Amino acid sequence: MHTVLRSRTREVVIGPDRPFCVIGERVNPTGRAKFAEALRAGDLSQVIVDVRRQAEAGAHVLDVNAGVPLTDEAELLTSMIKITQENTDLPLCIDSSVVEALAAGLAVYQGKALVNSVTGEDDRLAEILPLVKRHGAAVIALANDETGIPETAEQRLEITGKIVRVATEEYGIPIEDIVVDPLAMAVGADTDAVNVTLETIRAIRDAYGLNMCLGASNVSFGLPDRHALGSAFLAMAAAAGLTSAIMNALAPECVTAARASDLLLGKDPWGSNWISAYRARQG
Ligand code: THG
Repeated sequence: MHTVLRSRTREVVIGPDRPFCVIGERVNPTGRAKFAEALRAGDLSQVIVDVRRQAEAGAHVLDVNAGVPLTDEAELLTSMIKITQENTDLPLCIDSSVVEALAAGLAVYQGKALVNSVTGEDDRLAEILPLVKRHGAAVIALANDETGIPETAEQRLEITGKIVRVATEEYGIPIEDIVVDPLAMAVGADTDAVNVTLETIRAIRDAYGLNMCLGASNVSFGLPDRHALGSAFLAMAAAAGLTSAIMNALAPECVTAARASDLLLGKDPWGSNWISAYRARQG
């Protein structure tokens, strides 16, 4: 199962036989008051900084989120996508819960984007999947619906099945263009949260073989030493079948955990990526 993403000039393939795909999360004002304030004022200079840093740190794809309260999200998101594509050739993941913003973002995006995201809710499927189809994009399918975030892997698998059925049968979206988000929650709020996520990852891999992507930083919210938790989680999730994550590409521990998982899981023949990344760090 290969999910192909493209910018104007570069192609990235997500798949179980490929290196774990690092989707950089930093072009996102959530929890960053100064960044949000600058964006509100029309100052996009920090976007350029975060784009360059994440690309240098080894991100394969960049998530772009324009969630600043009290702004025209469609307009801000299109500006952020344009400036991002002027500063990197990495493909983008267009992150918004506002349908108009996703539509506007897809209209200016050059290449094949990853739309983030659709849920199993009927109205969301009906609004977002036609956009995905029209633009030939790929889409992240969140395993939740109108009843909220299911507490069991079985329920998350069931919602995944619904989204797969509707996207492929009603909209003709290729199954490989569906990337499932098995949902990562804060382990500090629920001791069992990561167990449920890992069980969901294994279930989706075994039932559908689909690519998967989740917000890895969610796991460590509210806890100290976030990167240590993030790196341990990424290694476990990769072993369970996760093939990509929206994650902090500026945390070397986390990126290294993804690269180590590739080698340990047989996806980096002869350790050539591992060794060349090490050599690059030595200068
Ligand atoms: N699934 C999907 N998309 C997602 C998420 C997901 N997109 C948004 C989010 N979750 C993933 N992105 C982030 C971005 C930043 C942080 C966490 C997840 C984060 N930021 C710091 C904080 O809030 O503490 C910012 C602080 C700072 O750096 O100054 O943790 O789950 N499909």
